[in-house]
Order: sequence, then C-alpha cells, then structure tokens
Amino acid sequence: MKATLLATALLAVAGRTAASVLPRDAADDGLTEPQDLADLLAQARSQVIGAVEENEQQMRKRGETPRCTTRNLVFRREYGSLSKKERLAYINAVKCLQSKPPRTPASVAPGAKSRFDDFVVTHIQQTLQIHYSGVFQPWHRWFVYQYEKALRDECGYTGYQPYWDWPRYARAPQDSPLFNGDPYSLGGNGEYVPHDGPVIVPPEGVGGGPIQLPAGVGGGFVRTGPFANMTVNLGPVGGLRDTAPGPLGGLGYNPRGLKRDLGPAMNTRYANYTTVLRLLTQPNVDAFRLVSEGVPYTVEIGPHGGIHYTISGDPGGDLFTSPADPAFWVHHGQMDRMWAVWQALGELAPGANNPRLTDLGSGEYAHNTWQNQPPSPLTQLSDVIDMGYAAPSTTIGNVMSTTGGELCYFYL
Ligand SMILES: *[C@@H]1O[C@H](CO)[C@@H](O)[C@H](O)[C@H]1NC(C)=O
Ligand SMILES: *[C@@H]1O[C@H](CO)[C@@H](O)[C@H](O)[C@H]1NC(C)=O
Ligand SMILES: [Cu+2]
Repeated sequence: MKATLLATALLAVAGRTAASVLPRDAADDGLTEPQDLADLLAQARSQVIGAVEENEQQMRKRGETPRCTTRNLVFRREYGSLSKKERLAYINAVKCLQSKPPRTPASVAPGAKSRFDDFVVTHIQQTLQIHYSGVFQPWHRWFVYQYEKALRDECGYTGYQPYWDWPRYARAPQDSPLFNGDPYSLGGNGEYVPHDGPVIVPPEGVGGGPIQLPAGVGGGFVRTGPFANMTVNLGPVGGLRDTAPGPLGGLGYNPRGLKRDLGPAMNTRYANYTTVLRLLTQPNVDAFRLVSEGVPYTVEIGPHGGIHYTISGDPGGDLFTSPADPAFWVHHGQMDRMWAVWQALGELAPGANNPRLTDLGSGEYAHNTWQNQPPSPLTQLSDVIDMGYAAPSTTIGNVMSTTGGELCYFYL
C-alpha cells in the first residue's frame, strides 16, 4: 500500500511535467496528438515504477537486496526543460571530456585526441555491424549510458543524459533551446550558405541507392554558442556524395570546424508527432524497428535517419562519424527513450514478464549483419556489446531493461 502511494505521488509529478511540456502550437499534426502522446508516456512511467516496486518487494521477500529501487531510479529529461544551470553543467562536462586525453592508442586511431573521441572511434569502427542489425538498440543504449557515465565519473557531472524531444521543435529546430546558439545551447546552427540538401549514398556492400534529401537553413560552420568553432578530429568516412573521406578510413587526424545544417524540412517530414505516436504503438520489435530506422538509402529513412540528417553537416551527415557532433547524444537519448517507453508499454499485466524486455525479433534487422546482408544468424541476448577503448563491454541481455543489470533510469 505504501509503495503504491509512492508510485502515485511520483506519477503525479511526472504527469504534471508531461502536461507542462506540451508546446503551445503543436497543431501541425492535429491537436490531439501531443495529448495522446503525453498519456502514453504517463502510462509507461507508471508501468516502470510499478515494475521496479514489484521487483523490489519480491527480492526483499527472498532476503535479497535489489539494485534498482524507486529510491535510486533516476529520470533523464528533455534538454529544454533543464534549468540554465543544469544545461551549463552538461555543456561543461562535454567540453571536459573533449579536453581529457584519449585511451585509444595512436596506433589504432591517430585522429583520436580526447576521451570524447574514444567514443567516436568505437562508433566508426563498428558502424556496419551496429546499424540495421539486432544489436542496434542495445548497443546504442549502452553507448549513451557509458557516455553519461564518463561525463559523471570523469568530469564531475551530477546530472543525467538529456534528450531531444524531436517533434517538440520540428517547425524550427534551429531556434530550439538545443540549437539557438545561446550560452546554454549545444551551439547554434551552421552559418547560412546557399546549398542543396545532401545526397546520401550507401557505403560499399550496402543496399539502396543515392537519395537527395532536403536542405536545412544553415550548412556552414557553427559560429555561435558553446561549441562555436569546435574542432572535429576524426572522419569523415563515407555516405555523402562529393565528400572526400578523411585519412585512414576516418581514423586519421583530420582537424576541421563543426558544420550543421539544421532546419524544419527533415524534422517535420520524418520526426513529427504522428511519427512518434505511430512508433510507440507498433505491435512487435520488428515493426518498431522498421518505423524507427526506416529502410536505409530509400526515401523512408525513419526518425532515426531523419534526425541525423536534420543535424546534417560535418560530421552530422556522416553516419560513421556522427557521434563527434555533441548533438548526436541528445538524438540518441531520444532514440533510447522511444525504445524504453515502447518496451514499458508491452507489459501485459502487473508482475507478468514483459516480452519486450527479452524479444530481439526475427525480421530483416534482427541479424548480426546490416539488413542481414550477407545472411547471418539472429542476434542473441548473450551476444557482446563491444565498446572498444571507450568503455567496458557487456552483453545484450544486461541492457534490455533500463531498470535491470547495472541500469536504473527512465525518462520524464
Ligand atoms: C570562430 O572563428 C571565426 C573565424 O576564425 C572567428 O572570426 C570567430 O571570432 C570565432 N568565434 C569564436 C566564438 O571563437
Ligand atoms: C509526419 O511524418 C510522417 C512519417 O513518419 C510523414 O509521412 C508525414 O508526411 C509527416 N507529416 C508532415 C505534416 O510532414
Ligand atoms: Cu549509431
């Protein structure tokens, strides 16, 4: 009874937060969608808090000590809902990571100049195994968690990884608290230069064809905000027409300024309220992944690709090197949030095992190779998530739940 009261109290707080984040003019896709979404999110939070309580009680009955409880469960928040002080703390921790020496040996990646770059190297090295394959979601969950952990353990950050609520700023992401270029943003848009949108081309051995995407309203160097004139050390690797790859397959040293091409065209087309509602109501993981990731190098690239190319520019337009733009981490925060919320909505009854915490699917994206090309075995819970030099590795089974294994977080 007491535990239930706690859950109710937490939910009241969470519910208020959800309601207050509704944008005033979220009308593009119909007025009811933001409210429908807020209801789904509240349902997911209630499920997660309930499941954590239930597990806690069961374990205590058996004389065991639960690792994740309602007392230490933490909530990741939307970037714009952080106070200015909290945003500054996050920004300064990212800059700190960019100033710490790398762990990656120069013999492996001479372009890696910082702890921040260690994460970029790991992503570049594994890009063709960790996308459109069964490990995609758990790999990126662990990747973001380890980045958050590095910010906290190595750079004194006391908050948690914020996320980019895609549809919230879809009409003008360049004016959002994330990218408006003020001292609390992740840096502004690139300076405007007249340009066409990018033509994305499949890397060698990958299906699909060249796709012309719409342009944003920047395209040049980032000159405003905390990451103005930031230096990108690694990449690019490939995937954009008319872009010369950097040395050593992108692992060499190739210092250049950060560019972005944010704008409404990609964001409204690929990551609006309809998209998010559709995503969260998919019946199984194969269907969820098809909506989330779309079909690579076709017009339907889903919100995952849609937001990568909303950031665009350099390195944002290069799937391999994209984590070298600080914006990557708030995008993948939201990717993980979508998956975690969808997982939570799969609980059939209180206390029953939730199939979405163990099912890795059997579709085209459930294998060990990109779109199952060449054909490969289905990904297993016992398979390893390899973090290279960036962080410790783990297994998929350890990260399927955000409140299991080492993890103990959810999203507001
Ligand atoms: C960024 O670099 C440009 C060109 O070198 C320079 O004019 C500008 O002052 C720099 N801005 C900041 C914030 O460092
Ligand atoms: C919203 O996104 C979907 C794809 O998820 C797209 O088909 C639709 O056209 C978008 N709506 C608008 C108004 O652009
Ligand atoms: Cu990735």
